[in-house]
Amino acid sequence: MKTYDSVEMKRNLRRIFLFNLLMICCLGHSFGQPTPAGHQGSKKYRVTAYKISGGTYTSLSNVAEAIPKPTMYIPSAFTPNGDGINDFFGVKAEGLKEFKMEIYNRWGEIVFTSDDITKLWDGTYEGKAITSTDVYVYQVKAIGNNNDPLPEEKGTVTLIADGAGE
Ligand SMILES: [Ca+2]
Repeated sequence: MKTYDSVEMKRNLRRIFLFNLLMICCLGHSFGQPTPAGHQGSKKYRVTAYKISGGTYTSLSNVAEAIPKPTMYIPSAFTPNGDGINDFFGVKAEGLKEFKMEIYNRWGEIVFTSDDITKLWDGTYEGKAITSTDVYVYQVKAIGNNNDPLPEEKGTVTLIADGAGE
């Protein structure tokens, strides 16, 4: 099985699409949708071609694997008031192999740390809810599935304590 990056995958799928369009125009065939069949962090595709005019003819392409480019999105605020909306702070990412996040308060104390991207900060410190709005500094280090380290992310997140639920 050959491995492609996302751009190469799209290019190859476009080629397959154009080939199948040609088949429809010239030979009365149709094309199938790419079939995601991958595991975490990558997607595998197989294109199925079949006849429009009936019959039993089908044709399967080779399976191609697309590995997503590592990306991260870090929100700038959250509202841990238990209303179910933005109650947690964390990183949304794709294509990461390793991850580490630290969050500091204005006195430089670590209030939260995680090496599991699914573990989110709930706005507590030492087991107690933080009840006043404040700005916190985060530092995120990550390594992509391709083993390349991502640029270190540093920034601020505002914990908005609106008093709801108190
Ligand atoms: Ca909320």
